[in-house]
Amino acid sequence: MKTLLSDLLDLSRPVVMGVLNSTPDSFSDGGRFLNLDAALKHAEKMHREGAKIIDVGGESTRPGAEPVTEIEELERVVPIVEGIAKRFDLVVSLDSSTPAVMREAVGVGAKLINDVRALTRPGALQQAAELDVPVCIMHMQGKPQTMQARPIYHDVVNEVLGFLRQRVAELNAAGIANEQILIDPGFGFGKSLQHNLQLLKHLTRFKVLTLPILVGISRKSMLGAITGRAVDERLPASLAAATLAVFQGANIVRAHDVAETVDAIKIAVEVSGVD
Ligand code: 8Y4
Repeated sequence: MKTLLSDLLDLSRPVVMGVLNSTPDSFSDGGRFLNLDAALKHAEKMHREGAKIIDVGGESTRPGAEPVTEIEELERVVPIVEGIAKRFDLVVSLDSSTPAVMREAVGVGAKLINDVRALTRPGALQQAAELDVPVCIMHMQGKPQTMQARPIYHDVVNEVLGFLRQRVAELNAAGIANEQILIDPGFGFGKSLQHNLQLLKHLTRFKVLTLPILVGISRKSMLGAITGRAVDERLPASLAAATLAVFQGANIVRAHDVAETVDAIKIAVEVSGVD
């Protein structure tokens, strides 16, 4: 089952990870089929627009969202992962923290595990090591339900960096090599606006770990807090943030609006680097 990140993706240039909208399906088989069909159409659009990765998740980590059972998560995610992996030449990323979902999704074609809980759930680290697929570990303070209540840091950049450094060591100890690890500061996950801005402003500091950097800022509330825009009006702000992240060395941008983000990234790439 082993897949090397370097064989999966060319990260010599930044790439876009498209976010697959996963509306919870109804209980009927009809509803599930419609959901799969809509998901495949959305995946096809993002593929056409230049996404190299599609992130498929079955759990909402938005503050206040109700937790999903393992069965529900499996039922939502596995058919979609399988359908996309079969049809399109791209990397299917599994957005999950649940070992059984990791195992089943990788079994049907997921090539990357994107875990907002950084493999901290019981059995997740061992499962990911055994599957030997690349993993993205993200920083989060607290738990999704309550993380935005009162996020506190002495120095957010140093603390997030310290967490990721320690977690990388723990992954290494479990048998996951650096070559298989991506890092993510976790914008919006237990962070105030000022914390998120500090992280974006100082994103280059994360280069010290010499691992690929993934960022997810698209449409997030930090952009709403600055612009006063509703979630469906945050595309310009999302592109500005993606541009700033790539200019500072982000390797993967998780985004809802793939075509626009691909263009924005091209500008950042051309103005980045030494000469
Ligand atoms: C509008 C749209 C408002 C989306 C909020 C949101 C990240 C992630 C998420 C991230 C990685 C989200 C699964 C939250 N964010 N994975 N996942 N990094 N690696 N919220 O930043 O998109 S879900």
